[in-house]
Amino acid sequence: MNFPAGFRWGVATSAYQIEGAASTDGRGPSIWDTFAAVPGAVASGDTGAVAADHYHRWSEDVGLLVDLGVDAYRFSISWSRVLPEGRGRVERRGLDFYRRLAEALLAKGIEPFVTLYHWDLPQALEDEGGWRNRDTAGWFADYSATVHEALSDVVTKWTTLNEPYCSAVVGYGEGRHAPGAREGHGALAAAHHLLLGHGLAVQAMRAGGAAGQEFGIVLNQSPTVPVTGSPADAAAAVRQDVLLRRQFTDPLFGGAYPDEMTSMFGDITDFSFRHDGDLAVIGQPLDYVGLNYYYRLHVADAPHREPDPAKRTAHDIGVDTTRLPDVPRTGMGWPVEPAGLTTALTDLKARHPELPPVYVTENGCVYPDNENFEDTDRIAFLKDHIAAALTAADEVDLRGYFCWSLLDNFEWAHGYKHRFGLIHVDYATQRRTPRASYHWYRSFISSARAEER
Ligand code: IFM
Repeated sequence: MNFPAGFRWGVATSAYQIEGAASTDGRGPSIWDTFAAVPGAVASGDTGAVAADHYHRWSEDVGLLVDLGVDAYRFSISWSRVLPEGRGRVERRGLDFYRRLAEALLAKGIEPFVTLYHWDLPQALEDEGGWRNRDTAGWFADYSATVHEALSDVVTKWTTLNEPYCSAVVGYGEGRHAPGAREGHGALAAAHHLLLGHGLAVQAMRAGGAAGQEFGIVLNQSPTVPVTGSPADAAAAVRQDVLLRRQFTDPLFGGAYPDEMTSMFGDITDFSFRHDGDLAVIGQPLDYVGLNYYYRLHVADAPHREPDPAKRTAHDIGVDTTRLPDVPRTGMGWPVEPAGLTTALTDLKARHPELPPVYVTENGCVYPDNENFEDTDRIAFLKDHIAAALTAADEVDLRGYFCWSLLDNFEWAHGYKHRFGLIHVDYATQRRTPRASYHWYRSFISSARAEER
């Protein structure tokens, strides 16, 4: 495989999923601390209180990154470590942790790619309405500017949000994620305020004037495939696509929300959360976009779950996504379809020809371990998906690939059951054991670098 010169190879993690140390050094509670404490919310009652204890073991983890040979590491900042109440008082020890990490990475030639929000809103802000509250967008910009001002000498790649679809629709619509709300209007307002917060944060960080800074956003992009050629299934696929992809990409890169949102959601919201001028803020020019890909969505038309249109939650759009094709599945049950990564990339570019450079910021899988951690399925998965990403590189300005994830970690509502890591973590001892996929990725990166075009 011939990769473009300067192609970046990395791995990704997020704060709540690996850090632990939930009340260390003044960190305030986040919505995930609260949600994980609700009986039944997370499998086996797992929480991120200890996770992979990365907060204490970060130096060992940097060593593992160095041995892996990556030149980029994507991690997220815990908002409530830096601003325990979400706004106002800054916790210096939180900022210092991220400075130590960034400096250690730079010293080893690994570039930090920072994400400012990976789903862990400070609980104090949720108590004021969370992302349903327009003020949260402004507080996010203030927080972003605080972190940026403190770290712009050691970080130049700044991602505002990770997968705002999940924060808004899974968190405030389905209720499978924190804060566990099941709403229509609230979830759509949350999506809009996340986007507004993104735009305000980019403006605030750019206003800091530091040189050489790059700003982007990370979006999950599951291409939608109708299960039959029927017009009803085709229409269901459009609805699914509007909910998951175009609700975010159209305003970010096209200056408008999809028209279809009016017919899809007119019964549950009057869209009064959209104010004049918001789209201009949301559509800030970006330096890059990150794309996360795991699977395609196979969609059939279906009855709504809630018959009363006014009571529907935001994800109740009359689609069935359970009719999977006859292809292998990962340990999460997700269909393995590498070609979906090619189309995720090319679809986005086709819709938005002026798209900024793109990184694949997450891609990975879960499979059961054998006792030698030989994980041949994960290696095959990664190999095929990297090849699929490269297929899109003729059309898309593709700059890098980040595997999810460096370490086994807290997989949200699934707790610790599913293991995405290139490195196995024994949670009882916190012992790290690189899997065969870790060694494979290291040699793959090294040969890919040798063959750059
Ligand atoms: O673990 C998550 C990550 O936090 C966001 N993207 C998908 C991953 C796998 O489910």
